[in-house]
Amino acid sequence: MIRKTTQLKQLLHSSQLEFLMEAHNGLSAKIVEETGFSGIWGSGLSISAANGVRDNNEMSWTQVLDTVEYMSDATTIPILLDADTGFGNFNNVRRLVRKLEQVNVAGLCIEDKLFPKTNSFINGEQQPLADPIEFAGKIKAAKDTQQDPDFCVVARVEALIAGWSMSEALQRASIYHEAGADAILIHSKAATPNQILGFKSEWQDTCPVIIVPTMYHSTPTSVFRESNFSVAIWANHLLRTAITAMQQAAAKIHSEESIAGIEQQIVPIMEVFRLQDAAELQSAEKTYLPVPAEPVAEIVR
Ligand code: SPV
Ligand code: MG
Repeated sequence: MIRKTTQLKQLLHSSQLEFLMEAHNGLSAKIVEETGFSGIWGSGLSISAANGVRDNNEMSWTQVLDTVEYMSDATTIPILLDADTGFGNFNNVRRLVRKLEQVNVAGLCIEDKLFPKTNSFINGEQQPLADPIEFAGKIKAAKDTQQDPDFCVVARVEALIAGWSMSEALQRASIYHEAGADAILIHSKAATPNQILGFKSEWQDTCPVIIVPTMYHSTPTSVFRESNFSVAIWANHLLRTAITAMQQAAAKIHSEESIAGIEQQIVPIMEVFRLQDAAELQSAEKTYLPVPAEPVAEIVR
């Protein structure tokens, strides 16, 4: 079995466009792997939303770590964790990298904003960017801390989100690349891919470039392929699918005051057991649990 870190590094450097699919807990991570995806995006937005809080670092970093540990335990494909700004300064990033390696997370992505951050699609222009030199220190600290040589550190450039110039984005990317980033994530909230294409045509293949096409979603994937992007992240679509499905099912059950009408529209209970691998426990019990000599008898005879 190839190490998860090595798998992620190979995705970053493969000659074709690769995809990371968002997951936000052990179940969704498992579904991503079963579907055939080669890697998982541990989305900060989705993880926080799934826990009923905002994408503003309302979850503590250890709560995020616990979540991603469940995701990692449930899967064999690599996880790139959205670690927001790194939950503090370079020292917090160092500790995070150590803990992520312990739970077999393949890499982290940090963005050049300030803690506590806000999701990039909420008043992006009003969010202050980090000092690029201080941010580069976080990247260097992460690279110096990792024990596994293939652990991946992705630097996310928020300059275009904040309404700054393309030259600012390119210069920041260069500083982060020099500091040791394994890839650059160039984020854009434009409805067309013009910004990310403009960035890529200047950046060329200096290092792998990752994109998150949430807002320019109607762009054909072939456009990303032709420009030689490394990875496209589908960042929140399982969360949004789950919200749609849960809202519809809850409303139907509420209005019909019955579960009869929903039964055919949802997975059978057996599918839940399969996803939990209940069969493995049943077979392990045969191996490890003694059969009681005197089974407990009914009280009423
Ligand atoms: C996330 O999935 O949490 C991301 C991507 O950071 S975005 O929501 O587009 O900022
Ligand atoms: Mg995020």
